[in-house]
Amino acid sequence: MIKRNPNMGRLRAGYLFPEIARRRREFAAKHPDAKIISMGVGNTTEPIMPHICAALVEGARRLGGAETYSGYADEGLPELRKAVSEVYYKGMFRADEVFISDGAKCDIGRLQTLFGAGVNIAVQDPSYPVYVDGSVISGAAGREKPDAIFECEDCHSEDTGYGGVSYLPCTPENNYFPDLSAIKNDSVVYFCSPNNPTGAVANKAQLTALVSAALRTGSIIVYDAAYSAYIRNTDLPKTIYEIPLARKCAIEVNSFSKSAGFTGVRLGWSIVPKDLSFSDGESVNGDWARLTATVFNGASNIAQYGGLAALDSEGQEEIRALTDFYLENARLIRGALKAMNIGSIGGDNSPYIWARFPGRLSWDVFEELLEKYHVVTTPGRGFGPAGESFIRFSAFGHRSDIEEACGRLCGHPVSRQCGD
Ligand code: PL4
Repeated sequence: MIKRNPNMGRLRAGYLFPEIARRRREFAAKHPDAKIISMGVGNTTEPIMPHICAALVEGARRLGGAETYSGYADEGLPELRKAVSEVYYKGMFRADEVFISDGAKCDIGRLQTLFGAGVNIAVQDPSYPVYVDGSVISGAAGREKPDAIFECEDCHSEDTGYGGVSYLPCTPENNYFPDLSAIKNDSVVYFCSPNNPTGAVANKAQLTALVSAALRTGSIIVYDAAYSAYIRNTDLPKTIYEIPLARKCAIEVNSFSKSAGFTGVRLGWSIVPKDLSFSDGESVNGDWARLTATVFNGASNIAQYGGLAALDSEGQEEIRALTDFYLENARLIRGALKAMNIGSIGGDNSPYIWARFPGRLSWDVFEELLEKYHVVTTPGRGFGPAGESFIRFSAFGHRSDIEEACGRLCGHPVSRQCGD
């Protein structure tokens, strides 16, 4: 029999979101009459808008025509690579620096293969669990000795992080922007803005500091901009490349999942600038092209036709309307939390609201919200040690469900007049 990959054995608990789904199923089995409402996983709920949806249908139709049929599109349809650069980056990247993918998460996994086991890792704490868990699987994290022991200031629970990972706490005390001096030399630095789970968005000065830290330490930033379409404050950067030197030290991943509702369609992209190189001078872009050509066969052509429509002016208007809808849900959630006297941030330029429950363990609060209000949330601890005593509320949901859940939480009916 072949041996198990020891890295798999180094992963501590199960992956966060299936664990939440398991607890929800367990509760539903015990309470078959309960109407459970999810504010947990960040999964889109609203239909794809008409113009973009029509392009998906047309994309499928094209595959049925002798004249219009297409096969493998490798790194992506050239016109889509060009459109991504023009719409999101003012044309600053050549098409061969834009790699079309089947989603941000999938590219993060492939990037972890690119960097391999020999790198240090730095993550915002809390952060999307894929950064750390994927690094454990690739062998870069999870060495037996953790670098730090964390004690929750609120509830004094103790925990250890994975070895090989510098956790950069993002807390109310530092206004959710970390102390960058903890980044070790030669690190892959995962940075997500708007942040999952806190909803905090880094400003230009903060991203400038991040880029300087990466250049100083010889690190590469993997900048996850999956929620950039939710930024409404025009002073806030929508991409790391608003900082000019970023093209020398940052890869950006993004996706149509949360902007156009493509969570089930699967389409995203990564920007891998040609200015990036490894310590031996080899091109990161060249290695990425080699790696993706080897282990990835491109995104669905149907999805790419939908992506093209999402990037034209009508598609951009539809994205605005869809993200406005979820932001309105977020406003209602913030209002309900305010009515309960629970402190929270986020939800204004992001679909996530980060609520603090001082002195409590986040899994206990998760259970209480499920028992008392039949509302599923995400416990902050699932995003890292600094997430203890926080709960993430997701604004992805039908309006009627969000209103009902908020009404249950704050004890009175919730309508559009509510909110903060
Ligand atoms: C549940 C910061 C959600 N099963 O759809 P993708 O692959 O283009 O994007 C995934 C993604 C990438 N980057 C960030 C994200 O937050 C997400 C999606 N996160 C969440 O609730 O945190 C969905 C999670 C899904 C998963 O594991 O990704």
